[in-house]
Amino acid sequence: MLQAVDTKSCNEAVIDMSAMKKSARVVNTENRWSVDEIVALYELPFSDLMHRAQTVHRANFDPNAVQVSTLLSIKTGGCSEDCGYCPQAARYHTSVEDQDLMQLQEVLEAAQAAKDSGATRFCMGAAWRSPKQRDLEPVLKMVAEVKAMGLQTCATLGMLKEGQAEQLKDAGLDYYNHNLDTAPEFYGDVITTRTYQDRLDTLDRVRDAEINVCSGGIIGMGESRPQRAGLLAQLANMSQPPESVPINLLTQVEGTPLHGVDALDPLEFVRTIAAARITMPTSHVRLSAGRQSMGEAVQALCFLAGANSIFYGEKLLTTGNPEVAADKALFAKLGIHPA
Ligand code: SAM
Ligand code: DTB
Ligand code: SF4
Repeated sequence: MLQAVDTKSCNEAVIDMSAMKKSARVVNTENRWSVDEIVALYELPFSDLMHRAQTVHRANFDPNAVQVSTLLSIKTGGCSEDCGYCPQAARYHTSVEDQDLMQLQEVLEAAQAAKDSGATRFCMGAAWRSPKQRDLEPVLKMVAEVKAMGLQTCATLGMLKEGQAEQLKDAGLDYYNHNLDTAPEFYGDVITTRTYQDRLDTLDRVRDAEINVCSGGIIGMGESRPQRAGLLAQLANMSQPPESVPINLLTQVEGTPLHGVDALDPLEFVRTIAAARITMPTSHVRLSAGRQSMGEAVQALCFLAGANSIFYGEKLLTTGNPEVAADKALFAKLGIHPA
C-alpha cells in the first residue's frame, strides 16, 4: 500500500515504501526528491529554473506538442464531501445547479463534439465521494462507448472500492484522475471528510488495475512554498509517478470556504510547473484549472516550464475555461501542435 511520505525525513521513508510494492511492477528507484531539494528548485533564479525545466522537457518530449483533453461533468453538484475549494459540495451555497447522472447518448454527443474539435482524451467527472455499484454500471457503458469512438478515456469519480478499478479497466478506461490536492501537512486545512491515505489507497487500486494514473493538485489555496514542494514530493516519490500530473490553479468560487484567499503570484505557479517537470521528467504535466485568469503570457511561460497537456473546451466541470478558438489561436502563435 502507498503511504503518505513523511516529507521531513523523506528519502528513507520512500525507499521503505517502494520495497513494499509488488515485485512484478517496474519500480522507479531513481529521481527521489526530498522536500528541501524541491524547495531549492523553487529558489533558483527564474531563468536558471526555466532552463533546467526546458532541458529536462526536451530530453523527454517533443517541446512543441501539447496533449489536449476535454472534460465533461457527467454528474454535477450535491456532493457529500467538504473539499474547501469545491463548488459542488452540497454544504456550500454556490451557484452550481445539481444534475443527476447524464444519459449515455448525451455523453456520447459531447464526446463526439470534443473529438471533432481536436481533443484526444475525454475525461468524465462525477461529484461523488465514491461511486456505488449502481452508479458505476452506467459509467462503464459510457467508458466503453467513448473508447469505441477512438478517444482515450479518463474518469474521475471519487474514491474507488476494491474491484471497481478492475471493472473500469475491463470497460476500456485508459486513465483515472484522483488528486492528492496538496501536501499532507496542509490537507486537513482543506478537507476533513476523507484522509490523505484514502486518496493514496485509491491511487494504489488504479495502479494495480493497470490503469494510467492521473494525479496532481491545486496551487493557491493558501499553502506555503514548502507545502507546494511537499505535494510534488508525494507525487514524484511514488514508486511509479503518475503518467499525468494536473496542476490546477485554484479557481475561487463564491460560497466556498477558499473564496477570498490571497491570490497566488503567477510566477510562483510557473515555478510549480517547472518543479513538477524536473521532478517528474517523463510525466505529462497538465496546466489545468485557472487558465482563464492567466492570460497568454503566463500560459506561454507554463509551456516553456514544461507543461504539455491542457483541458480543452469552454468548460471544466462547472467553471469556465478559454474558448476553443482562443486556444487554437494561442497554439498557432506559439507554434504548438496538439497531440
Ligand atoms: N469528486 C471526485 C473527487 O473529488 O475525486 C472527482 C471530481 S473533483 C471536482 C476533481 C478535482 O478537481 C479535485 O480533486 C480538485 O483537485 C479539482 N478541483 C475542484 N474544484 C476546483 C477549483 N475550484 N479549483 C481548482 N481545482 C479544483
Ligand atoms: C483536475 O485536476 N482538474 C479538473 C479535473 N482534474 C477533473 C477539474 C477542475 C475543476 C475546476 C472547478 C470546476 O470547474 O468545477
Ligand atoms: Fe465532492 Fe469531488 Fe468536489 Fe470534493 S472535489 S466536494 S469529492 S465533487
